[in-house]
Order: sequence, then structure tokens, then C-alpha cells
Amino acid sequence: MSENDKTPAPRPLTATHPLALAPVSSPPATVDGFVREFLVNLNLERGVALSSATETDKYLALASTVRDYLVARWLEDQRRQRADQSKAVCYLSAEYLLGRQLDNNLLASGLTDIATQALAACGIDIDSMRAHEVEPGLGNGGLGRLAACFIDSLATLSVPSIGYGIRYEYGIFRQVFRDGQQIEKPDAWLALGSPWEFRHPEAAQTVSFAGHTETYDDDGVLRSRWVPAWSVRAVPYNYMVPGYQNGRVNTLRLWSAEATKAFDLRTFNSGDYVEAVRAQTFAENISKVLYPEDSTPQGKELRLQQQYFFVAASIADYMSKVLPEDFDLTKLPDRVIFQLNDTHPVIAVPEMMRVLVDERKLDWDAAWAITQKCFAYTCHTLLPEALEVWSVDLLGRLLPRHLEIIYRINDEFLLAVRERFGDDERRLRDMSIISENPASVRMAYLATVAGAKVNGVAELHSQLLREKVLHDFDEMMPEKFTNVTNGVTPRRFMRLANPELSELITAALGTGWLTDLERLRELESYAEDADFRAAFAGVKAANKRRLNEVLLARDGFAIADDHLLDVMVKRLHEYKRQMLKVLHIVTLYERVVSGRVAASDLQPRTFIFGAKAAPGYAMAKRVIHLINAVGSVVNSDPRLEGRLKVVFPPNYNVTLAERVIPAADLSEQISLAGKEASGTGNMKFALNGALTIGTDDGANVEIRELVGDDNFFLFGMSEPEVEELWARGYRPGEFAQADDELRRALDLISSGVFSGGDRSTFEPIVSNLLYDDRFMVLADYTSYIAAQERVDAAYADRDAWTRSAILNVARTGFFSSDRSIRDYIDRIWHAQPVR
Ligand code: 26V
Repeated sequence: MSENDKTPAPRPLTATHPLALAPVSSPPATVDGFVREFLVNLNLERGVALSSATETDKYLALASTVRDYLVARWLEDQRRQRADQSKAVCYLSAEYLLGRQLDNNLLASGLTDIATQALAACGIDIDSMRAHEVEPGLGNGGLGRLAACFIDSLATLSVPSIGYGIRYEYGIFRQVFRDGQQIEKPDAWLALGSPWEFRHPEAAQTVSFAGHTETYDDDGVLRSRWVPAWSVRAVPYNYMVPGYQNGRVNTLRLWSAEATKAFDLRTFNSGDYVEAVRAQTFAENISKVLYPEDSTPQGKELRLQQQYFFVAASIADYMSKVLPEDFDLTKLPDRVIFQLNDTHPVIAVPEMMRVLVDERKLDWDAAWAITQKCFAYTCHTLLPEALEVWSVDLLGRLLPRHLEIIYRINDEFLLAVRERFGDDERRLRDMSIISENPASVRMAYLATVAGAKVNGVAELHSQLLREKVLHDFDEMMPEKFTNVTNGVTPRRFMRLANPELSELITAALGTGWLTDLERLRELESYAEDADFRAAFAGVKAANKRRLNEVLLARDGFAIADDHLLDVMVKRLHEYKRQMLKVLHIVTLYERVVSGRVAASDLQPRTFIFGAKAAPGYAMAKRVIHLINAVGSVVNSDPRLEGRLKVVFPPNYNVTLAERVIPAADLSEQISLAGKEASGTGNMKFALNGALTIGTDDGANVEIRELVGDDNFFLFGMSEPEVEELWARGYRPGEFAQADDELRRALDLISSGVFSGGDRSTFEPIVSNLLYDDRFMVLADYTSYIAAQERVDAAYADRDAWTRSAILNVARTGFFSSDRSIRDYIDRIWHAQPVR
């Protein structure tokens, strides 16, 4: 056979093929191009013609179309990140409260106008598409929403980064009210399918649990290894995180638990089909549901499984997929920083040690030196009950090797404490990562010992962390501690949530402010311009109408447009003091029904509440019941002549926040000083031109400093005053004795007028306030009522109010999450944006 007879072998489609290098190109960014892509997706992906497509078909095809425009940049950024030598940020968070994706992704890719026109050409109203999306509620509140703002800013600032988390099948529960009481319904957010995610089974990781540890001789070196009892498969789902009109697309990787193949096969072969299916369900349970407890950890085994599951998968993913194979691990700190979003991912610390020592065979000291530079920890609370601890018993059963590693970290750390402070038994006991009776692991201490940096989330919070919660650690290693004040993304919470205000600002300042929010300062001079004030007031009025559209559609009621809109939206918790707001409402009501004040003398106000209570938090649920009960009495009492309204739309979420916040006149930030780590809702309100009534707590302190005392209604004890009163002995009864109106309000609640005459329904709330309240509601009542009177007086001069509102917007550009991310880069990560 001659050479010539050989048919040439087909050239394999290798990585050098042009399509493999630049796999896709974006469709043309024109109306026609968009229409074409949309119809192709409708036909090929949904298998329907436009004429017969349902709203869901259209929504899913639209989402795919937007994706198609982003995917080329995404692939390019993934390739670059692998090839790049620059340092990357891995943000580890058990929660991402993303909110709806469609509008954000349209805005980021600059396609909003094109898509609007293209859909109109197809006879589709884009607003109906927006309304069709179910938001992924993969978080509880502030911490999860902060993570979502941060990944937006990381992408917008072109920081090489990846967010890791859990793809819960059920997010935060859907809240409904029955007879005014909260009922929790499952949040089946995946029911329509999730068009923004890409499942990658080929990139799955195996995550193991339980079993035992053993030592063995490895060529003369004594080593430990973990022999796990069972394992699950962690399958990643990738989400695109587009930067704002900068061509950058980062990745959010959420892990879903599935049964391992090996596990399946073994059981199937043994003939036990039912057991195999059960095993599958068992595995899937791990990512089944988000724990709805915000701030009170329950020490549940499944939650520890969730934490280890996503953290182990993420570290394995980073080490095997992102790092080159022959990478010199001593250089790891130059390549990556893992940011721990609260203690939930802290089990990553012993996991990294296990990988470095047991798997990569580094010696302990070298591994510890690396680990200590690769992690940083953000604390999000001050409440002692919110600090996570895991019982040694549970941890040892589920993660025996990790417990050994934690013990060794602790032993060496306590040696260092002894070296520094001598045999100071108090200090040794208080600083130990392991506490006794019952033996448990303090995750915040582990994070502090392991982390290169520890930060709080507002100036006051960081200061209190150093002075109180982590005082001993601050004395030993003060250089670790720093502050990064939280921020919010102006793309979602200004541009998308408040399009009219955004237009007004752009008309005044030109473009560019959305990525350089300090430029809002330039609005200060406009506060003196009567035409601008009129336009600003017009935007607020329009936003109230926009809010009414959704309130009417989802709940069947609307708010009157001449009312001061007074808003308190956040998780329901005693420390946040929704009860103070309730006492204010009851006081106004009592003044009128007792005849001391004429209804016509009341400033018309609508009070909006939005709040979910943790399902097991009885007091919080009772407060929800009371708010609804007060609402139904107040709203229907003719003596008030419609001047006070209380509305509590159920199921407050990101989507509702985007409508409520831009419409608000007054923002309620009324936690007991020293308890709210930061707050981020407070920032969103100020940036949208609401005035704050608030205590000197969390980021309120910084908001007030920036906007000035004339544009902020401060009330209540300061944190040192709280401490002093607590030390002296807080006797709530004395405050009730001293304020006639407070006593009347409490009596009215006790009397049963809000519970159909039943005096027992809300009695536990009243007696809690009078005898057992750690959050000192009654101590701040008088000052709060006085501040509300200042609010009414200020609102009477509407033009002056508007001026203050404009100054709030102008002076709070500091609270962009872009600034927070820059602070993380400078103070903690030392990573560089890559262009
Ligand atoms: C804790 C736990 C405990 C176990 C069960 C599930 C779970 C879920 C979340 C949390 C964290 C609560 C801490 C938290 O959300 N802190 C909030 O963080 C915001 C962002 O920094 C901050 O603005 C709020 O003031 C702070 O309360």
C-alpha cells in the first residue's frame, strides 16, 4: 500500500481550532438581531411558535437571548482567569439574595432599549416579562443581599473573582398571612426552570462525610488520613455575573448535592433498589432548603453538612480547576484569597489544612503559614446568640479529621497565647477555640485565629468587635482588625429600582455617576434650585404610584398619595424593634380615640411594614400578628378619617424592596444602639431620597455624619448609654411610669381592642416589654415619639423636606458597594482589578 492510498485522518477539533479559542460570537446588538435571536430561541429551545407561546415560553426565550449576548465575554473571562497570574478573590457565602436577573442583565449588557423595541415588534410588553420572573431567594436578609451586591461590584470593577455558594432547591420561605398570622410556604423558585444557570455535571466534586481517621507510615513519615463513611456529589451550576457595561462577566458557582455514582452502583448491585433511591434522596437533602433562621443558629447537623458541602467543593474546585497542576503551593497566598462571609464557611479553614497536609503532603507549619494568608473573615453580628458554635460531638462524628485539625490549631494557638501573656488562665479559657460544658467549637474564634484579617461591617460595629466580642484577640493581634463599611449596588437599587430619579440625576450631572457614586455630591447645589426640587418631588410622587401598581396587583390595596410614607422593612427581630414602631402607631391612635387630639390635626401617614419572622421565633411571630391586628383596627376606624393607615404586604423580598424603597419618605432604622451591625436597607433609603429616623447604631452613624443632623432624625440612647443603663439595672416599669402616653399605649394593647376583646393574645408581648426586654424598647419610647413629632413638623414644610431628601442623595454616594469592594482590595485582599 502506497502513501497515496491513505485517506487523510480527519483533523481533530483541537483546542487550536478557531472556534475552540473564540467559541461564540455575540448576536448583532440591533433590534433585528435581537428579534432573530429571540425567535430562534423560542423555536429551538422552547419548541413553540410565537403565535402559540405562553408567557413562560416567552420569558425563557428572552432570558436565553440575553444570555447569548453575554456568553462570549463570559467564556473569555473564564479563560483569562485560568491563564492569568493575578490574584483572585473567592467569596465564600452560604447565601446570595440575588433578586430578579433579567433587568439587571439587560442593563449590564446595555441591551435594555434594544430588547424593549425587539419585544414590542413581537407584540410583547417587556414589563410583563419582567413581572414573570421568580426571584431566587437564596438568602435570609442583609448578609445574603450584601453578597449579591458585592459580586455585582466585583464584576463592575473587573476584579478577578468567583462567588461560591449553595444552590438551594427551596430558598427563603414564601410568607402568607392567615388571620394576620404568618404561615410559611415552600419557595419553589425552580418550578418554571431557571434560565440563568448552566449545570456542569462534568465539573462535579465528591464531598465526603463521617467515618474515622487513621495514621499510617508514608515512607518513614507518620501521616494521618481520613476514611470517610459516605459521600455525595457536588454539581456546580454557573451563573453569569455581568459587570455594568464594561464587557466583564464573572461567575457565581452554586453547588447542588446529588448521590454519587459509586454509592448508587453499590446499592443497586446488592439488589436493594429502594435503599438506593433513598440514598439518592438523602444526598439531595443537603442542598434542599435554606435555613430560615437569621441570627439564631440551631446547631443542626444538616446545616453543618451544608456548610462543609459547599466549602469542600469550592476549595477542591479552585485547587483542581483554577490552579495550574504543577503550582507551587507556597505561592498560594499570591494567587487567591478566600473571603469568609460570616462564620458559615469557616470549616474551610481545617479543610484547607487537610488538603495541604493530608493530600498534598505539606508539613504542618508550611501548611499553616499558607492557610493563614489565604483566608479573611467578615463578622456580621454582635449578638452573642448569633455566634456559631458546633458541638465537638457533632463535629467529630461528621468531620472527624477536621476536628483533629481544629484541636491542633487550638493547641498551638494557646501555646502562643501562653508565650505572650504567661499563665493567664482567664485569658486561655476565654480565647480557646474549644469551649467547655458542653464541649464546642467557636467558629468566630477559629476564623479570627486563621484569618489574615478580621473585619466588621460598619465603623461602630468594627469598634465594638475589637472592644467586646473579640477583645482578647485584639489585644494579642491588633494588626488583624479592620473595618469595611457595607455598601449597596447603585445599579440595582438606584438605576433599576428608581429609573426616574436616575434620569433626573443624569440630566443634571451627565452619565458616569453610577460607577462613581461620590459624584452625587454635585447634586448639593441643585438642592437650592426650586425647579430641581419640584422635579425631585414629582419623581417621589411617581414612585408612590409605581408602588401602588404592584400593591394593587399583589395585595389589592393602595396607599393615598398625600400621605407621608413611613417604611420599616427588614427581618423581624426583637433587636430591630418593630415594637417601637407599633407603639408609635398605637399612641397616635389612642390620642385620637381618647379625644385628646383631633383626627384633623394628624399628619396623614401610611406605615408600611415588610418582615419575615424565623419560623421558630415565637415572639417575632407574635409581633407580626400584632402589627396586622393593629392595622385592621386602625384602618377601619372612622374616627381617624383615613389619616392613618397600616399596611403589611406579605412576603417582603428583593423585588418588593425595589418598589417600596424609592417611594418612601421616611426610613425607620430604630434598632437598639450596639445591636445592628450595619444595616444596608438604611443606605438604600437614603440614596433614594428618604429621610432616616434612627438610633446611633450600625451604619446609621456614618449616614448621619454624612447627611448632617439637620437631615436626619436621631433619637434614643447611644451605645455607651445603653451599656450604662444595663449595668445600672434596666427597669422598664420605671419608663412606663414616667410617660403617661406609653402607659396608655401598653394598656390599649393589653385591653384586647386589637384582638377582639381577648386580653391574652398579645399579653406576652406587653409583659415581655415590661419585664424581660433585652432591647430596651420602653427606654427609647419617649425619645422616639419626640423624634416622630419633629418628623411631622418637618414634613409640613414640603419644600424644605424635599431639600433634605436631595441632600440625603447627594451625600450618601459613599455607600456604593463599589467603594466597599475598593476598601476590601486596599485593606484586605491586595488584589488588583484586571483590565
Ligand atoms: C445567621 C444564621 C445562623 C444560623 C442559621 C442561618 C443563619 C443565617 C444568617 C445568619 C447571619 C445573620 C447575620 C446577618 O445577617 N447580619 C447582617 O449582616 C448585614 C450585612 O453585613 C448587616 O447589614 C446587618 O446589620 C446584620 O444584621
